[in-house]
Amino acid sequence: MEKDIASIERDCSAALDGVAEIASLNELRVQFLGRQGRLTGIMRSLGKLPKEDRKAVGQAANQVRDRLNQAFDSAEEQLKSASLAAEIQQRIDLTLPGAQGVERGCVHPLRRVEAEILSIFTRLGYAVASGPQIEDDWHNFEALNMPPDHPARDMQDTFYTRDGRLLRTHTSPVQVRTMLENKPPLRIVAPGAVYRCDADVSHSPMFHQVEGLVVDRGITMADLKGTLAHFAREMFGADTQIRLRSSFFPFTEPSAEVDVSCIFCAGSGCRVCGDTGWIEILGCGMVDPAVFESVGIDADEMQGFAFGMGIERIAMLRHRIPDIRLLFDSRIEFLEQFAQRDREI
Ligand code: 2U9
Repeated sequence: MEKDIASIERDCSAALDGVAEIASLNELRVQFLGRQGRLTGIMRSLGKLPKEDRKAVGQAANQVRDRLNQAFDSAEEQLKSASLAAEIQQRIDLTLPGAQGVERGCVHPLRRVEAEILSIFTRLGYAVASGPQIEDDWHNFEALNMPPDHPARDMQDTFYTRDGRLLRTHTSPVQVRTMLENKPPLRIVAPGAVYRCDADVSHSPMFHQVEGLVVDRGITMADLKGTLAHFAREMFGADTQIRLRSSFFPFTEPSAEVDVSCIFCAGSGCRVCGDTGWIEILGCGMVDPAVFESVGIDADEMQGFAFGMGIERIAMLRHRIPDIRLLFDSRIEFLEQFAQRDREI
């Protein structure tokens, strides 16, 4: 009977070697190890053996059963992984080129111009400051020398909330808050969204500004002009000229509007600059003593300059964008032109 057991193992191993499919493997398992199988037959007839042989034969049969079960398991594993590999090869052509038409994103032109502006000033040692977009009357107007009857508070320009607050009309309240919380010397730029009730090709009810503020002893208009000339050259190219035209803002005195030599015709006159050779890019001035007074800074001791610019306006000039709404429409045809430029840079 031990010979029988050995021959079952040999036969089964030989049969296993030739199996190429899971189905025939299962059939073979039934044939050798199933209830009607040869090995089970031997186990069942153990009782007929002389008592002294039963143990040895039973052990041999058990060992063969275990070994064969192992052999079946490993054969099954091999067949399964081979069939999976075959399936993958049939379905996936690894020689095909990679996924087509995956578009590369890019930084929105507005955010990129904002980052460039901030970088010019942070390299000069300015800190970046921010504050709430929903403001109160005092921080947005009163502290900035705009008394209650000032035209800039007109309902047409300002969005008010039902609880008597407002959407900030400029980022200047950020500078007010910074001066209240920090002692001079101060050098800050305040970027962010601002809101005015106005809409056409060059005005949006929400737009973005970067404002700057420097407060220190002995700050003069010459510091302001030098800083803005540096900014213009960094932003629009080393040959850029600036000029200051006298202007008025409630929060600065004296005040000026700043033009750069036309970045399209270099000053010789073209349609963009209306044949003047100059393009307005920002407003500026020396901080009005009334503003210092409202935040508790002694105007006899401290002087300061401030400036403000619309980021959309700079982006439109930089990229020759004809309509401000293109910057907010999220039209892919518009935006992907800037992805192209990202690649070139
Ligand atoms: C404080 C004191 C003074 C900020 C300034 C301007 C001039 C200015 C405009 C540019 C285009 C707004 O986006 S725009 O419409 N800004 O002309 N802004 S001076 O002056 C300040 C700010 C804060 C405490």
